[in-house]
Amino acid sequence: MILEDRIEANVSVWRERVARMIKEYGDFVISNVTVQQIYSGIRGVPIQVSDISFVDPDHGIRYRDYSINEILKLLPKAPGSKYPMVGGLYYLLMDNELPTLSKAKEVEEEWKKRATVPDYVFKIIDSFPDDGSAMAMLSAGVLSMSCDSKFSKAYHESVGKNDYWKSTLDDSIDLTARMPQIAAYIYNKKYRNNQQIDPDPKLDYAANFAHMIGKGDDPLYSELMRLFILLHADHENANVSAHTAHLVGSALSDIYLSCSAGLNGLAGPLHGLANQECCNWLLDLYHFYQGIPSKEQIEEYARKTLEDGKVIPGYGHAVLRCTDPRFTAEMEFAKAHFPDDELFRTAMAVFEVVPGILMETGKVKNPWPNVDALNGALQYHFGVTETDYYTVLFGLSRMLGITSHVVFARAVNKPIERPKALTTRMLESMISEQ
Ligand code: FAM
Repeated sequence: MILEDRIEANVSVWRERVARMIKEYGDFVISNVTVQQIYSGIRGVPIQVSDISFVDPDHGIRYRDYSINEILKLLPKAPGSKYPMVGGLYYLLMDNELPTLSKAKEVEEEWKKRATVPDYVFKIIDSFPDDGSAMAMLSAGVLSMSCDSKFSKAYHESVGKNDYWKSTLDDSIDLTARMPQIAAYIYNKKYRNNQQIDPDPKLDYAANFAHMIGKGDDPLYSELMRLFILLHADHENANVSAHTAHLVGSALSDIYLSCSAGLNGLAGPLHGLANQECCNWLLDLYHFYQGIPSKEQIEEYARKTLEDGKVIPGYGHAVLRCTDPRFTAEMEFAKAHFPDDELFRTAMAVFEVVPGILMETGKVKNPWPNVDALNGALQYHFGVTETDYYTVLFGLSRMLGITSHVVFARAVNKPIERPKALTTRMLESMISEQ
C-alpha cells in the first residue's frame, strides 16, 4: 500500500536522526521554564517535535515546511478542480514528499476500499438524542471503532515495537476513510430528518462528503470542502486536540481512543468550537443591525462583547502573531466566488474594525483574525447554516494531521509522555531558597 511503502522506505532514516539527536545532543538545553509559564498553560514551552507541521508565529502554518500558498499551488488537483485533492495532502503529511496526481489518487483509492463504516458506529450515533452534541456523536462514533483496531490486535499478538507504526497506519487509513460518512451521517441525522445518502465511489474525498450531506449538486461546495479540509488538516502537534491525541497515543492507546480524545479537546470553545461561536456572533451582529453593519455599529457591538466579559471569537491566537494565512485563503475564495454575500461582507467589515479594538485593550497579544473568523460565513453561503455542526467539519479535517503525528510517533518509537508536576509550596520554597 502506497503510504506504507513510502514510510517503510524512510523509517530507518527518521529513527537514526532521532537516535543521533538523543545520543549526541541529549543534554543540550533548548528552554528554561518560568513560574509564569507553569501557571499559564505551559505557553511557549517547547514540549514536542512536530516535523509534519509547524506554526510560524509571523507567517502561519507550514505543512512539511510548505506555506499554505505553496501547498495550494503545488499539491496535485483533479481535472477541473482548482483545489488540491485531499489524498495528495495526506500523502504529504504522512511523508515528506510532494505527491504526483497519480499518487494522490492512489491514496484516494485506498480510502475508497476502506470506506465502509461498521453498523455499530451508526447505532452508537443513533443512541444520542437528535439534539445531542454533534461533536459528542463524532467522538463517540470514532471511539466505538476501537474494538476493530488493528494496532490493538497486533499489540496483543506481541508484534514487535518497531512494527507498531504499520498497524497504526492501517488504523489511520481506516479511520480517515470512514470519517466523511460518519460526519455526513451526523449531519443528516441532526438536520435532514435522517435522510442518509450513500457514498459515491466515483467522487473524491471532499466531493463525496459534499454529496453525502446533500450538497453534491453544487461543484463549488466540493471546491470549498477541498480547501476547508486542507486548511484545517493540521496546526502543529502541540495544540489542544493534536497534543491530547499524541499524549493518549503515547500510552499505546489505539488511534480511535487517541483521536476521540483529541476531538473532545477540539470541541472546546477556545479551540475548535470557536468557528461556531464566531458565526453566531457574526449572525447576531448582522441581525441586530438588520443588515451589514456600519463601522460605528461594529465598534459598538464589539465593545459590548468585551464589556460583557466575553472574547470576540475568530480573533487572537495562542501562537500566531499575524493574520492567519488560512483566513486569507478563505477570504480569497469568497472574494472570487461570492464577494457580495452579506455575511461575508459583514465578516470583512468586522476585520477592518475589530483588530484596532483588541489592540486598545493592551492585553491581547494577537489582535488579528484566525481561520474561524470566516469559516462559518463560507459554510453559511452554501446553506450549511447549522453552526453547531461546524466543529465536526473541523474534526473531519483535523483527523488527517492528528493521525499523521501519531503514526510518526510510533515510527520513531516515542515513549509514554510524562511531564512533571510540582506543588505551589515547592515553587515557593524553590524561589525562597534562591
Ligand atoms: N477577544 C477578547 N479578548 C481576547 C481575545 C479576543 N479575541 N483574544 C485574547 N483575548 C484576551 C485573553 O482572554 C486574555 O485575557 P485575560 O488576560 O483577561 O485572561 C488576554 O487577551 C491575553 O490573551 P492572549 O495571550 O492574547 O491569548 P491566549 O493565548 O490566552 O488565547 C485564544 C488564545 C485563541 C484562546 C484567544 O485569543 C481567544 O479566546 N480568541 C477567541 C476565540 C477564538 O477565536 N478561538 C479560536 C482559536 C483557533 F485558533 C482554533 O483553535 N480554532
